[in-house]
Order: sequence, then C-alpha cells, then structure tokens
Amino acid sequence: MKIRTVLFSAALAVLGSLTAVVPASADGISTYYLTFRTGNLPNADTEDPVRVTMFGTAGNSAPMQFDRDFNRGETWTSGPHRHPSFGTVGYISLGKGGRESDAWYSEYVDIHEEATGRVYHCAVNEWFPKESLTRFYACS
Ligand SMILES: [Ca+2]
Repeated sequence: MKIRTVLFSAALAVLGSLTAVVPASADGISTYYLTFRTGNLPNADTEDPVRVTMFGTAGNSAPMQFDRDFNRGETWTSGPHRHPSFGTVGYISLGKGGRESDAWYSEYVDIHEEATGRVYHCAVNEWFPKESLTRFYACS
C-alpha cells in the first residue's frame, strides 16, 4: 500500500510537470475541433454512429458520439467542443456502431486544439466492418 501511494504521488508529479508546459486557457478549459476524413472508395460511407475518445498526458475527454451520415470522400469538422484540457493528445479510440450494418473506411481524424493552435493527426486508413468495433490510433 505504501509503495502504491509513493508511485501514485510520483505519477502525479510527472503529470503536473507535463501539464505545466502546455499552455491552456485561463479557466483550464480548451476548445477542440475534430475533423473526420472518410475515404473516397465504394461503400466507404456509413450511416452507423461514430464514437471518439481522446487520450492525453493529463487525462482524457468524455466519450463523444456522432450520429450523422459520414459520406464517401467527405472531410467533416465537428465543433467547437469545450472540455477541460487533457494535455498533449497521444491517441484516440475510434469506434463505429453496428446498428445499420454499414461498413466505413476512415482515413484519419484530426484534432485541433484552439488554445495551443496544435493540430494532432491520427492516421487510420482502415475499414471498420459492418459490425460494431473500436480500435486505438496514435496521434502526433
Ligand atoms: Ca458503407
């Protein structure tokens, strides 16, 4: 128990030093825009819901769900989304529901953080099958 407490404190200290170098708005709330690129391939579009959670050095976003038609060859931006800053974005989980049994080809998800001006590129370049599926993708 003692060792766990020490490790936890050390982890908090590391997180604290990481967040200290990331500029955020005065109230600690950041504004994010998410851009989804759907491939220009036959059947690449989907009517199934798409879900994203963003993971950073200081926590993660709430799970977000997008209930809309993602069209073939489309680049679509969602936002603004206001959320407590979670530091430098490292990866996302990207999922697609299976309600409509509609496969989807995602090329990438870009995350624009307004306060820092940073754009994180999360390359996907994969099919999501008809069934519900969630995978993790690195962002840089
Ligand atoms: Ca499709």
